[in-house]
Amino acid sequence: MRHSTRILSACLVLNCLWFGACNDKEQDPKGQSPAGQTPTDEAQRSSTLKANANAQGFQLELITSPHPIPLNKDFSLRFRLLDASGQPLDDSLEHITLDADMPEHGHGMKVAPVLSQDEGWIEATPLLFHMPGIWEIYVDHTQGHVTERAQLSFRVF
Ligand SMILES: [Cu+2]
Repeated sequence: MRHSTRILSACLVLNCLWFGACNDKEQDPKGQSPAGQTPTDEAQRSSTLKANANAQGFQLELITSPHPIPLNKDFSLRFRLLDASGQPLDDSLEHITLDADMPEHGHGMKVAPVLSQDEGWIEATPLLFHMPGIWEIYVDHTQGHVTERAQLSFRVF
């Protein structure tokens, strides 16, 4: 047990060196998240996740595959943006971006997901959450000079 803990710690340190921006919190992945973090544990029990953009300009619907998100394995997701009346926003991909990072560590993913449109939904693949802890997915929609963001938090074990 003690031995495996040490190996785990070594792996985490290695990851941290790779990114140069980690702290020690990963060594207790089941511990309480720090104040200010809001992992949507409830949302993770449902397969369709929802979030409002920060200025209420759109609502994000997002489905990960698989669900819940696995640790250190490629996954993909589908999402769409809905307007205030619940109708899908039909906008081109050049106005929409998706990214993810670990806010406690200040680093993102090692992969860059490619977006493609499919019958009103946007597919993003691959994504990879390579460390346990809190991850956030961001979807930004730009109209003119205004960019609005919707985000979802995930706790990955
Ligand atoms: Cu990290």
